[in-house]
Amino acid sequence: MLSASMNEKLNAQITREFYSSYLYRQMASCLDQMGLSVLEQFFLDQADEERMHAVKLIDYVQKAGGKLALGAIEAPPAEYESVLAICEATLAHERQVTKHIHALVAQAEEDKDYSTRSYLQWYIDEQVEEEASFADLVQLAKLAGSDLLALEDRVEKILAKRAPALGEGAQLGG
Ligand code: OFO
Repeated sequence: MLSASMNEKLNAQITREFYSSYLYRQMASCLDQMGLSVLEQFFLDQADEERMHAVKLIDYVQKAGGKLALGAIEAPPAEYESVLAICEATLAHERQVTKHIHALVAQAEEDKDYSTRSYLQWYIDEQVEEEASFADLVQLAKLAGSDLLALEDRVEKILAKRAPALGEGAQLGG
């Protein structure tokens, strides 16, 4: 049984996961406008993963006897000055998400809610993968500089490598 506070925090996290999906969809469209179709695909895949994170949590709240209350999703920024700015914004965003996941874990521990604590481990591990993945992307964007075709080429190879592992938290660099 979820505490009221845990239930509320999980609902807020579900909204945040949908926001992440919304954010990466918007970024994908910005990348499309820049003519970067491979990076666009990378962000579309990421947007799908974030939606899956939200749906998994909805499922958990319901199974754990909680009450789902979806929140409003704010509009993500729609203008970025460069690919590097997009990549850096994603890394900063994921670091924030990690803090929220850790706060959920702290709540579960305070409640002695070991089921939720155990369930959240998947999210902790996923955040490690995502931060590593976006940190790699920032590095690649920095190295590529203005050579965006080289960046597209590099990301294409990485996407081809991770394709079989999609959905299993594959790392960009792995
Ligand atoms: Fe949902 O993992 Fe990123 O935000």
